[in-house]
Amino acid sequence: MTTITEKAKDLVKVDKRDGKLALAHIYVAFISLFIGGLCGLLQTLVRSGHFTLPWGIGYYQILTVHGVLLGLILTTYFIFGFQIAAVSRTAGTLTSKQRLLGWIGFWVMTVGVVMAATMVLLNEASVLYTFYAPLQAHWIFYLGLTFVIVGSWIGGAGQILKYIEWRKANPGKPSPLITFMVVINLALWIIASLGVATSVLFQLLPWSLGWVDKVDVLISRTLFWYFGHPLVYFWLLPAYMVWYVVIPKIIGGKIFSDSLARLSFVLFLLFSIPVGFHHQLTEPGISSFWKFLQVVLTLMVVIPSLLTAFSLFATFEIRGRMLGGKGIFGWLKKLPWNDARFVVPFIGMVAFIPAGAGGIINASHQMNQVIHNTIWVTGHFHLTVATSVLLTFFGAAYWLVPHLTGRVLTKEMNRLAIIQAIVWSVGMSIMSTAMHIVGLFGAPRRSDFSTYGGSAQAAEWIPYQLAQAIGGTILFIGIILALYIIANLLWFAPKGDEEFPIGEVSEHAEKTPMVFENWKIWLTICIVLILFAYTVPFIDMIQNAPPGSIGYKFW
Ligand code: HAS
Ligand code: CU
Repeated sequence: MTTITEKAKDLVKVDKRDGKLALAHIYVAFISLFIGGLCGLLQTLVRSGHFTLPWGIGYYQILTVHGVLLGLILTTYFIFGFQIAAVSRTAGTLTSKQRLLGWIGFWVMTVGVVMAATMVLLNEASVLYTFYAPLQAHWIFYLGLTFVIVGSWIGGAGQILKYIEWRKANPGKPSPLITFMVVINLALWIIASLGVATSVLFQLLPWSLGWVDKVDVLISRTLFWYFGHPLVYFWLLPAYMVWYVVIPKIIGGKIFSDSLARLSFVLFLLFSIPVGFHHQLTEPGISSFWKFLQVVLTLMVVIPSLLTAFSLFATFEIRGRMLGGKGIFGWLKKLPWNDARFVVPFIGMVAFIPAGAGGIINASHQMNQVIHNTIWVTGHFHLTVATSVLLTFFGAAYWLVPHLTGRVLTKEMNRLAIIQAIVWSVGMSIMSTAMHIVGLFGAPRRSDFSTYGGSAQAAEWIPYQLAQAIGGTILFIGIILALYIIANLLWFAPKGDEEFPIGEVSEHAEKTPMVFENWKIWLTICIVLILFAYTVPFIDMIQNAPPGSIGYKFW
């Protein structure tokens, strides 16, 4: 079994200049974690009924900061930092043009973040991270979001160009697995973000500037969810990159199958976009046939996750048995339980089992009626993005940051990292379970504390809201620990070489067919599926459009 001291090191290093670009993104991600996490703590305290926000700060204001910084900013920046490093490590150092695109993208995004954040802090944009119309934010908020999206396209282009260059230099060979995965994730992101960009540019910006009085709410929400669902896979796929490619190396095993990993990523590209209606199942104005169709496609996008679960179990079992594990579960004991780089993401994987099951419940048309707009949904996405994905990002940061800063993860920090993940899972179990249960009792999401005029039903929710505050407080301790470790790895840890682990494919795996790199096929199917799922409903929405809505500011 590899231990932290004797782990075999593969010292292919990410180029320093690429490392700097990746680190710039990671800095912004962790600053967002601190501010966004603090707002999360405050929210759970407010909802416990025992705390009021000082200085006239509004509940919806901090809820917006929380959702935007953690859901949109922390994720996008960490993902870009990680992807830049992964491409540079496996497809080779970026050219100066590719790196320049990375920097331009970074600064365009960051200017956008500052614009949007300023408007939220000035209480001019308390519209939550989904910024649903007819809630109306200041136009600078929308312009800021546009900058973030456009910046991500520019930065993403730098990564894609590296892939193209690699393919040209290596004709007939499958590209490095993780680079291929990065390109799938960027294709998904670009196609999806066209939807939200359309809504922001053609609907929300002109409306908030007063150039038009009214907005079509249904179209704006539909464009948002055309983007919003693939968004969650844009968060998930980098975690899957770590699970498929990095974890096998860390446990001393092999990647179960390169083809299976590529297939699952291709399926994500195909099926994650034409499914936005599963967020709009209670929405009037969309016929039940099209909702049903998108529910079927949603269940299709579960398949690549099931493939992933299968492949991970296989990797773990093969390695565990190689080390002498016996019986049905004996192999589990042989995994490196003292190595944070494995344990932290592993806890994320375990969380993804109930998280995914909850997702399937959400997607089931009838059951969605029970949970929609309740805090059950908040419980769902704190397990998916805030546990499975985030713990994997933490686990990755614990080797990626020192790899980039030329330092090492010491034994003490490794131990603290494991403690951090345990603290996280305890806090999240309490908070998310309480959210799931009280959601079934009808407790709403996105809402400030209220006794609803002394209603007996609302009184039932209060103990669960207290549990959420306890869980939330433990989670905040988890954030402080994570930041402490990251600060150590950035500035204080001893100098040395930390590996960027990249697994090798098992010798028993099939040869990877080149069809996976045939973008013409995949992009065509992807676009056909999108047109199939959205064209008729869009025509309906335009033909039967209501007069539109003026803007509201309820905060
Ligand atoms: Fe979701 C709402 C359906 C996955 C995030 N989701 C949300 C929202 C967010 C979110 C943020 O259909 C709220 C949006 C808002 O603000 O309104 N979701 C699904 C489905 C899946 C799913 C079917 N969601 C995610 C992921 C997210 C995420 C991933 C973030 C990263 N979700 C919905 C629906 C709604 C929704 C409805 C709307 C609800 C409403 O009405 O508002 C699936 O992709 C899930 C598939 C996953 C699995 C699990 C596979 C397990 C694996 C782990 C293996 C573990 C191992 C460890 C090997 C089938 C891969 C070994 C373990 C041992 C024990 C040894
Ligand atoms: Cu979704």
